[in-house]
Amino acid sequence: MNNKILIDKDVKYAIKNKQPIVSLESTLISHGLPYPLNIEVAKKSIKVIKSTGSLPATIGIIDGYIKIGLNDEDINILAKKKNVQKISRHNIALAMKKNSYASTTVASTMMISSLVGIKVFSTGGIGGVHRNSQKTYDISSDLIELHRKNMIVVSSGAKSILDIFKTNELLETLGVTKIGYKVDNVPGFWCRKTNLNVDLKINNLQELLKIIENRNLINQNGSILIYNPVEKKYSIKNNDIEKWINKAQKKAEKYKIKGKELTPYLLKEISELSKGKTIKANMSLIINNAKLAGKIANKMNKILWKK
Ligand code: PSU
Ligand code: MN
Repeated sequence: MNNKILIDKDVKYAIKNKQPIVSLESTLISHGLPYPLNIEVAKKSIKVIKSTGSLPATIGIIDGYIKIGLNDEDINILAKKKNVQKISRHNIALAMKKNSYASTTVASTMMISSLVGIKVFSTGGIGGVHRNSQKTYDISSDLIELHRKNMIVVSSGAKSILDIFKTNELLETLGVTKIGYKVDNVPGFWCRKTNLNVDLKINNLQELLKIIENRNLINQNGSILIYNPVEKKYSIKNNDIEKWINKAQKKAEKYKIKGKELTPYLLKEISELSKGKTIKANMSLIINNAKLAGKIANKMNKILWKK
């Protein structure tokens, strides 16, 4: 590659030999979850991916270097350090300078994954159209990147703090295919179900393989979203979630929190209002998604490296 991008040696070997790899983002380490739970989740995600026979590659920026395959020390830094920058497409190259420590969102993790040929990525909840977007115009560039890149992205839906309906519509406009893993409805991140339908429910990965074959036949671009809902025992009632979100949203407006600070602010406020319930759900779903992504990367390996 070049000397601004450091690839872990196992990841490098796996890329060279076209082995199954799953990339992971680092914003949920620096901004999504509190210390030390963020480290726990980052490490457990890595472990479960390995257990499926795929290789994990967490992505972030360490002292100005884009790193693909963060080690324990890197993860500790992003988990503990104050002022880690949250970077997306618009500012990623600006973080490639000395003393810069930055975490990648869904959008920037997809950019870097695609750069080196990694095809499967796992996260908790994707970004999307924010509530009140008619006023704020706040729409995550995660959606545009899902349109631009050809990846399989596993998540538990768009984060509940978003306008799920608008997010779903925009995903459709952008040509992103939404597939429910064993579910008919789009999951709502902290809850298992919204009233929106997925494009297709699959019950096994063989069905996904067929879909990818057909996409390849028509040379289709754009990503596939695999929706994997939060486990029943951690899922939270819709009414409770809405109550907390409204409260947090009002507070954010009062303190004029906006732009890239908004998502982390709301997640933190809501975790307090929920007495930690949303954190438990978030942790569980991130790890489960990593596991499913590992299985997908393994099963689809041959066909994914073809394109
Ligand atoms: N999923 C989580 N926690 C997070 C995020 C996702 O469970 O913190 C991050 C992702 O990195 C996602 C970002 O890309 O939030 C979206 O931020 P924004 O709305 O500013 O684009
Ligand atoms: Mn935003």
